[in-house]
Amino acid sequence: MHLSKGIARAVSEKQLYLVYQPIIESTTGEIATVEALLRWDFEGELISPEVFIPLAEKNGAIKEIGYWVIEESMRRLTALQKINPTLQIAINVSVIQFEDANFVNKVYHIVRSHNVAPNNVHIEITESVFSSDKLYLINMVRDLQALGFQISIDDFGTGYSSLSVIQDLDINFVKIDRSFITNLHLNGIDIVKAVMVMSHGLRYRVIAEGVEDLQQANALTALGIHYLQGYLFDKPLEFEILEIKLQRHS
Ligand code: G
Ligand code: G
Ligand code: NA
Ligand code: MN
Repeated sequence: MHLSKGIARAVSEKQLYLVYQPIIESTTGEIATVEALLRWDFEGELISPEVFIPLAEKNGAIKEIGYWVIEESMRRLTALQKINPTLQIAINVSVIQFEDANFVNKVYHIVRSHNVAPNNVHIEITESVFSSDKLYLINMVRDLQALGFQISIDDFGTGYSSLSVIQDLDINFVKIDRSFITNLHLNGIDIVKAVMVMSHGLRYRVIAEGVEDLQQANALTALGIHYLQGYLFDKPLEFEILEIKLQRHS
């Protein structure tokens, strides 16, 4: 299929770029972190990551793409930290990328070559990362943390054996899946409360994703959620737009 061949060439053809969606500290309203999200302009057509990430995972292109994402996001973070020195960045990583036994070392090398402190970098993984070869993956994640990287569990609550992941790993952030925020007015609120109780004991910080209206933001802040992300605040922004926004806020 030509999309599959296309994605394998996307890095060398310079067709990829990143957009950045802010993550807001709920009590101050400040931008604490930006999540880097990949975009592919394939001969003038914007292909969704929900389409091309699975293709790149299948044909292995995700490995090269993944290192490009880290390189590019470090380059951009360095520029953004000149405006906001405490800004952090979150990067999505899929399970296939961990197949490279040198993944941890390579990531560390890229980050340090840009003079970025690893604790300014959040690695977002989904619970599905732990569906196979659990011990290998847990050790990789621990190695990343030992180097200072922060670990976020993305789409929390939807994946494979959520609670067992938390038992095995001392993670840093939990991102409650958007579906629970969308259903906040139904039973979502009870699920969010349960996650908050759990996070208090385990000392990890909680991010609510997919926050689209003020009622949701207020309810989540009242529950003590630390960070909010969603269209209420910002859609994923092109770098230049984010840069202007940060300049206005500083
Ligand atoms: O940006 P958007 O909401 O369209 O992203 C759709 C999906 O693609 C999300 O699940 C997101 O985690 C994933 N995604 C976006 N950028 C990256 C990336 O750089 N690497 C990986 N592995 N997944 C990404
Ligand atoms: O799986 P992950 O959480 O990385 O996916 C991020 C995706 O969610 C991106 O494609 C982004 O565009 C999308 N997204 C971010 N905020 C919102 C929101 O408030 N509402 C909806 N519907 N989608 C969102
Ligand atoms: Na994510
Ligand atoms: Mn998510």
